Amino acid sequence: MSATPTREDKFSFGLWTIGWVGQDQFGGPSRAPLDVVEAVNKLSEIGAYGLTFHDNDLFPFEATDGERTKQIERLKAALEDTGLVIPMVTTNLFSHPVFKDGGFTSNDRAVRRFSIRKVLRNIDLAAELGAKTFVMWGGREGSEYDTAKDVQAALERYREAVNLLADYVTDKGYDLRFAIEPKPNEPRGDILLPTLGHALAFIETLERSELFGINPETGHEQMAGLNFTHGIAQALYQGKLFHIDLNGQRSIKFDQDLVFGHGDLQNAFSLVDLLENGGPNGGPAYDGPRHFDYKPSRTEDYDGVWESAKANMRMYLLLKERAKAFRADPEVQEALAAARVPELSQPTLNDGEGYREILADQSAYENFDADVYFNGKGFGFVRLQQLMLEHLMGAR
Ligand code: ASC
Ligand code: MN
Ligand code: MN
Ligand code: MN
Repeated sequence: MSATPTREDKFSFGLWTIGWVGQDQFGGPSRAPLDVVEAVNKLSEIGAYGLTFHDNDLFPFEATDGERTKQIERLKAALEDTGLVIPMVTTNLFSHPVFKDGGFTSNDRAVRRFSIRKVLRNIDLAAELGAKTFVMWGGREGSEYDTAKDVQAALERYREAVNLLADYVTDKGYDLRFAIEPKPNEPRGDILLPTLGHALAFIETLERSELFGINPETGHEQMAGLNFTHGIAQALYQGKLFHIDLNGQRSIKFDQDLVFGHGDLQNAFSLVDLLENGGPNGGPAYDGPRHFDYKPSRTEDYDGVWESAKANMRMYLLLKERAKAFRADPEVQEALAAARVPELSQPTLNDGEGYREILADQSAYENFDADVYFNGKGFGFVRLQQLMLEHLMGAR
């Protein structure tokens, strides 16, 4: 298999990723700004199929209507030229100081009303450009101090806002679904809906919950010490993986936004295996865009930026190829069976069995000999893990 990306691979990039100029907490930009037309041309050339953006990646917060329209038209022309698509659009409710205490959940009611209007306007743009997913990353929705934020009221305001957005897309007839992106902290001390599990639970409280799913980011879950593959498996299981932000993170620290696979490589392997194959027993796989939300390191010039963009796609394709080889290896299949991985897909109860039947089954309890399990046969998980690593390292 070739590790050269094609449009069928559905790779997409945020305009804010390749366009990140390298400003951080401690220093200014290390690169000149990237124009959107150049971004579209270059992404098309290297084999991506899509571009995503926040409203203010495309035009500044202060843009006049004329400036906004001009940028939208320039983007549209570049899309027309290249055939690149816009699968997802999102709104910046975090950069401008007006959002210093959040957008939908700011303590300031006028800011909350302004935020809803800013998002509604951007939803119209998303629909106009044919986006199917509208991401909401509430970067400033949170607090530094427990005394300063009524979390229950904030969640109620979040619900109020997103229920209204769902009414809007429904009344307009837009073919657009929402994906909430969790993050535990940064830029706020603590962010609301900090993990994908919090977001999934919140979604169940929404009036049109079927229009809401999640957009989990590799590094964001890993910043909370969580296993990204496990979280993605649950999202797929619940039919809520509407979109995904792939990148790399090395342990619990600031949001690194490294190239996909440049962080926890083992977790990246199991993730690609899951997205592509639906997991060891063939559960639902993922069909949406493979979207990269990373930051080209501040040390790189524009050649380095495009090298890093290519590296994301190449890592994904190489992992996909490694996962395929792993699954096809007869020794792995034998090790999986020995580890009884397939047995987990067998229901615990017999057909038609309920509590009466299992209570009547003496083999399940009265005659179950727990002592046989002490010092009994092991599961052989370590052997399986070693086989996986050997495939991952190209040693098999
Ligand atoms: C997003 C998104 C993030 C943030 C961040 C902005 O839309 O997915 O993780 O914004 O990339 O810098
Ligand atoms: Mn991130
Ligand atoms: Mn993200
Ligand atoms: Mn990000």
